[in-house]
Amino acid sequence: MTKLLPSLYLITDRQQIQEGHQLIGVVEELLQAGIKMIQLREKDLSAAELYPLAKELRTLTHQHKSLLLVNDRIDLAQAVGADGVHLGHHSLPIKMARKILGLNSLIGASTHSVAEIESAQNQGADFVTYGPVYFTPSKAIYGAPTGIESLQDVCKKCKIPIYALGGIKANNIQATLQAGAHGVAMISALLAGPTPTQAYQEISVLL
Ligand code: 3NM
Repeated sequence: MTKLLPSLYLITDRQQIQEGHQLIGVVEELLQAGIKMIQLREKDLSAAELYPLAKELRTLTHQHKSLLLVNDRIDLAQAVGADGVHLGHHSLPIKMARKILGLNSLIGASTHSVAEIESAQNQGADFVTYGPVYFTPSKAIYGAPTGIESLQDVCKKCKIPIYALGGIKANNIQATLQAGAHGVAMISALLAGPTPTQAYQEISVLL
């Protein structure tokens, strides 16, 4: 089955939301603006804390015909009827996630090299994120930026759709697409500013 993957992928981080605002409110604003794919990624929250958040996001994403993926937690994705999961190094193997979730669920994976992309591809992932392509405020956690040439290289070598991730902003989207990325994944450029709708509008016209 061919799965249609939007070119813009929002990853959540409620700690980057402006003071006085809530994650749900900002996500709803972005859904109203037109965002079609969201990953719930709040790594410091327990399953008990994530569940109501995921449920609320599921209701909202259904209303706006948007895809919802859950970071790491296959059980939580199943519990709320999410469209899929996004897996990292510490997650269950992609192959096992595919076995549990079946062919209709979306499985994304975080990657940082050609070898990781090929492994994700071989295990049945639908897409990968690759990065950090540029400097990101949280860069220390993800390592040095790969740079645009490296993105171009992996896009040439791998067939699976690749989302450029890490420091992606309006002014570098074009370069990532020219490098061969299927789309872009972002946190701060969409979530962290004072006007998320305006940020979405500026970004979405470039994709
Ligand atoms: N993963 P921003 S970089 C969550 O390289 C994440 O795997 C990365 O945030 C990786 O869009 C990153 O604000 C942070 O730069 C992306």
